[in-house]
Amino acid sequence: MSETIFSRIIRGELPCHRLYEDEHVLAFLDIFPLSPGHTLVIPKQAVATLDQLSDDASAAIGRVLPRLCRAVMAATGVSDYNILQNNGAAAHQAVFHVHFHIIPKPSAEAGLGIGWPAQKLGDSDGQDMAEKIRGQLK
Ligand code: DGP
Repeated sequence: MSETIFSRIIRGELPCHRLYEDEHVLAFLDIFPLSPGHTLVIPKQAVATLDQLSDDASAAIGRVLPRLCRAVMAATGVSDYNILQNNGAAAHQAVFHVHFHIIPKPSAEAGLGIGWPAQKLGDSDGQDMAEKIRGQLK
């Protein structure tokens, strides 16, 4: 259980621009938007990172996320957007309650900018890593 500012928003103790609410999920406008319509979608379950989220809360987010994307697209008139979900301080997480950002990308300059230091995956590195991850899924 991690109590953050988002728990207080869920309980209605702090104001927000509410967009959607059901038993498991709340969506509201980000207070520091990267572009107009920047939305946060959060589970009501108070856990810090996605790997800790229950199956029920995950399913509830998955059910409504595309619908929220469509609403943000229609309301902003922007068809390109990013879904961002940060886990851990080194991965730019500032609020330690799971949240998905929906960030409209109205132009090259506005919205989310991404550093993407990609490197080609070597065959044996790929084999080793895939084996390790598959082993953890068993
Ligand atoms: P992240 O870096 O992924 O943890 O993003 C946290 C986001 O939460 C950031 O974009 C700003 C937003 N945020 C922080 N505090 C509040 C708040 O009190 N209200 C709202 N609406 N958004 C908040």
